[in-house]
Amino acid sequence: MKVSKLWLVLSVSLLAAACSKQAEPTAAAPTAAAPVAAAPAASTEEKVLNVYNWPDYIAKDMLANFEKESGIKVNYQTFENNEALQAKLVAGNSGYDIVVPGAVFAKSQIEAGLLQKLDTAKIPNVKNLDSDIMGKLSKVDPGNSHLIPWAWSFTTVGINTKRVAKALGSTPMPENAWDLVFDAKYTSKLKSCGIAYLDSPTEIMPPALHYVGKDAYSNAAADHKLAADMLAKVRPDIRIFTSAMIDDFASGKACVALGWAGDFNIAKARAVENKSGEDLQVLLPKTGGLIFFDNLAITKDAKHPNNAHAFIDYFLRPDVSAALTNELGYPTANKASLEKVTPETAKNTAVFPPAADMAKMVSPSAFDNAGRESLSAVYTSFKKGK
Ligand code: SPD
Repeated sequence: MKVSKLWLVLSVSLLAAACSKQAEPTAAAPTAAAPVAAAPAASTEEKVLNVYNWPDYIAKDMLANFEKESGIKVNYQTFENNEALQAKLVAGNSGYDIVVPGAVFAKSQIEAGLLQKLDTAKIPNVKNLDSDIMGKLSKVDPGNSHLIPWAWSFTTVGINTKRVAKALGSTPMPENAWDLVFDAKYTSKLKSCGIAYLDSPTEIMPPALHYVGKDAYSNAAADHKLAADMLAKVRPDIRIFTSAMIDDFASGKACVALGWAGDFNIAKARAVENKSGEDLQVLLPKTGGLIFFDNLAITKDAKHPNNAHAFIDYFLRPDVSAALTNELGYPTANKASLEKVTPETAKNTAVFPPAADMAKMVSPSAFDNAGRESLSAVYTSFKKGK
C-alpha cells in the first residue's frame, strides 16, 4: 500500500518549522532534564538492550549518554540492507530487542507478527512526533501501534564534482541525474573514476523501475525485465556494490554513487573533516528521488521490552533526535526536535529538499512476496552480469 504524499506534507511542515527557528540551538548532548522513562517492570529486567540498526545511523554520543543515564548496557550491531534484517526476523530468536526496518518491509513484518505492539504509556515523548507523519505512517502500521520513525531521507545520485567533470570531458551533465548511473552514454565515461551502487534488490530495482517509466514498486515480472534490460547495458561500468559507501565516496574512490542522500551528507562532512579536497554534491533528480523511512520496532521475542521502550523514549527527546539530524544529515519525524536543528542543517536541501523537489519524490511502497522473489532473481543475474 502506498504511503501517498506523506513526504510532501512532511517536507513542507518540517522544513517550515526548521527554518522558522529564531535562536541558535542548544548543545545537542542530552541534558539531565527528565530521567529516562522508568518502566514499571524494569526492576525485573536485566539492564541490557540489544539493538540492530543500519551502519552510520546514530549520533556520536547517544548510546553512551543513554547508558550513563539509564544504567542499561546497549549492545549495538548493524546490518546493511532490509533483506538481512528480514532474514534474521523470519529465522526468529534473533536476540535483538530493537530493530530498524524500512517502512517498505515493516508492513509485512507487522502482518507476519514479527514485531510486537508498543506500549505508548511507556513512551511519553511520543507526543513530540509529527501527527501528520504518524497519520500517514498508519497506512503501513495501522493505529501507529508498532513503529516509531527513526529517520527518513531519499535514494538519489551523489557526485564528486571535479572527478565527474574530468571524466565526462566535453559531454555536458545530463538534465536528469539518474542518467549518470543508468545511461551507458554517461556510465561508459564515468567508469574511469568509479561508479558505486547500493547492494540490494530492493534498493536498486525501485530506482531502475522508476527510470524506465514503471511504478518503482511494481510486482510485475515484465516490468522487472524491462528494468533488467536497462541495467544490463550499464553493468560493465559499475565498479562497486556496497550499502556502506560513505568512505569510498568521501575518499574519491567512487566519483558517482547511487545511494542515500543522508549517507552522502555524511560523506561530504567526512571529506571536509579529512581535508581530502574532494568536492561532493547530492543531486535532486529531475524525475524525483525515492523517499524512504526507517523505524524503531521491538521484536516479538525481545527479552528486554521495558529497556527497549526506555530507549525509544530517550530517542524521542527533542535534543537527542536533533543530534541525528545535525550530525548525520538525516531528518526525523520528531517535530519538537526542529527547534534544535541548526540553521545550516535546516537550509541544506540534501537534508530537507525544497517543496518542489519533494513533490516529485516517489513515495515508499511495498512489494508482495512473488514480486520480491522476482526482483531478487533479476538483481542476482544483473550483478553476475548474466
Ligand atoms: N547510514 C545508513 C542509512 C540507512 C538508510 N536506510 C535506507 C533504507 C532505504 N530503503
